[in-house]
Amino acid sequence: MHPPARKDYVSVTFGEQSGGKYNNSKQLRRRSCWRKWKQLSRLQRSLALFALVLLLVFGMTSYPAVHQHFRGLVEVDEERGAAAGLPHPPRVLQEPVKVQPEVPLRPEPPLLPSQSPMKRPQKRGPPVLLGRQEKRENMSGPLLVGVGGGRGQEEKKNKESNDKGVEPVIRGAGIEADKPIDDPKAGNSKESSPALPIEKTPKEMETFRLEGVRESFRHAWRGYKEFAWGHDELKPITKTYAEWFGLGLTLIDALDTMWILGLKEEFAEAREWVSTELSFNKNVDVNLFETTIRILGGLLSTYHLSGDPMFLEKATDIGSRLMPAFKTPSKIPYSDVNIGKGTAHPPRWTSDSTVAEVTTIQLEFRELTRLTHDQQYQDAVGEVARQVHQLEGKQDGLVPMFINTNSGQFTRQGIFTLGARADSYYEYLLKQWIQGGKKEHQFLEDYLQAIEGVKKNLLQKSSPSGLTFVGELSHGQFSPKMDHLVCFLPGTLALGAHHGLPDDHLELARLLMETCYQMYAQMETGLSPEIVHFNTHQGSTRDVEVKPADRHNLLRPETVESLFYLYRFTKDPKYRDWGWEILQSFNKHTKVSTGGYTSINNVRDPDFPLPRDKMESFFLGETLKYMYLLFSDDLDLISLDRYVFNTEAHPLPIWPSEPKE
Ligand code: DMJ
Repeated sequence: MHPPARKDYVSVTFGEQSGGKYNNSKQLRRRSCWRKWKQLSRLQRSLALFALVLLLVFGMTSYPAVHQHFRGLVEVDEERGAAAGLPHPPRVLQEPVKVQPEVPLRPEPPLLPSQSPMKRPQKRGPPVLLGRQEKRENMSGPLLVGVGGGRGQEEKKNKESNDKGVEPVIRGAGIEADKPIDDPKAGNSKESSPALPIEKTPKEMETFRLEGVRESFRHAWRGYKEFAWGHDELKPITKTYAEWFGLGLTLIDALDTMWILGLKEEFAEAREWVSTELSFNKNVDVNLFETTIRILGGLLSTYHLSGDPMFLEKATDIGSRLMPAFKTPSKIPYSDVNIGKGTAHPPRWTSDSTVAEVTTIQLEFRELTRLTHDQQYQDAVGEVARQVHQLEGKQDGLVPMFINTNSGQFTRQGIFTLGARADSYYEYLLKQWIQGGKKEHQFLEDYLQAIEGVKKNLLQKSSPSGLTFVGELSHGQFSPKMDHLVCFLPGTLALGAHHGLPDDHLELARLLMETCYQMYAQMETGLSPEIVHFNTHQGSTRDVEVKPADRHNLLRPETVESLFYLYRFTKDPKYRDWGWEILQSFNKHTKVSTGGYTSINNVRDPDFPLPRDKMESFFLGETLKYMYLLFSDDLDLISLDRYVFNTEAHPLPIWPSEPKE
């Protein structure tokens, strides 16, 4: 018998099964499928198999992109670079080393205390960050301690802020039930603070807020300790770490904060690590500026606060290893140093250094000389300051952003900003003058001239609210762009006024402080973006615009830093209220319930803030420290008549004047 001739097309017929009776048994179904398959021609089978393979391949290739999209983690990991306006430092370790096996890309959010495993909320969105959705879900649950509101609706938010000076507070964003962080003024937090009276005395308020900051620090530290101990930065979402220099950056940056916050146990553990584990004898490239302000600065200030000579030994070790950076034709330092090999080099693509970087290392190296009596440190940074002081190419005291390490001249001129690449040049003019006992007049002259330059060239008012802001000058054209980094300026202006500079500096500081606060308050998350553009045209409907690429928040300190100075010098309670409001927004949108805080990619969407999975070391080194000092009534806790903060919030002593002969 020959088999019936096969036809090369697919025909599907539905015949009678089991004598007309419906029989859907598995066996029968399997047999009839197999029979259908066998009835197909070879070509038909091949076509079907080919289609199946195509489907599989397509599925596998598109999976990561789709997955990434839904996960909401847009990798914009140019953190220290382009978006922030800072140069890319070399990453000595290309891939972050995992301390744990890979976790799934979208880990399940941890269960809330009130949830049984079956009740896990079904939601899209970032892992472990709880947003407004949970807030709504938990309106009557244990996580809710304040009244409604939040920052979803701008008008409502602004009205509430204006009415009360403080945002009503809701616990959310992974805040754990064990320790409430809310505003005592709300007075309606039932389960979180039953013992607290509705109206607080100033002392009670102080204690409450200080404890709130301590709790935030402990939470951040818990994540660092568990997942990133001894490494540079915590990645709180994936519960691992990232290396930048491989020097325990967060731990060192946070040392003096722990001292100031009175966290003795944490400090003791960290001290032990520095003493026994930290070694600078490593074949790694580090960025001169970042290592100076965070590591050298952190070790020096911790030495001063604790009196422990081990910190000075470590500071001297790293300080001396950074010195090869100054061996350049012009003595303007290179950006990068290999602290193991003792070699230095500029970035691969240029022989330029950033002006802010070469002029924001002076406080630290000058102090190192004072402590060690080794003149080389002060001489090296003093030479840089001397050269920049007399350079051509400034406009009304404002400096360009780049300087060449061969010629020692400004390069790529034409852009003047108080933001990235220039910001802390201005800060260190004033602070060196203060550090040295107000005797080095060239610093004061340059500072005063620069502030006049800011007033003349960079200040404008927004529309419709008339917020005073600092824009940029680009080849003679004014641009209404302002980096969050510029928010150091109100604090610096106020500090200058405190040290005897004109009163109008304090007036300008107040105006800019309001603007920086509005950069937070006008965002849906209550957190400032990295960069804003102000509207200046009559008839604008809103003051602040944010470009999609600028919507990230890196947990930066500048606004809180300025609030601290403004409160210290004016005692206006609104600055504390604003700071508290900002802390609540960090807690609401950036706190990761398993420990740590994360920078986010979208301050305009409280439901999907898009965690970047990085806790920058300055969150512990600066943001929480300034927050604590803002709420403390103890003026002797880092007196501004005895200390000057470096740009990374590490307090260094103002040099005592030499006894007169
Ligand atoms: C810090 O490292 C320092 O404050 C520096 O001066 C600017 N950038 C960060 C914080 O934003």
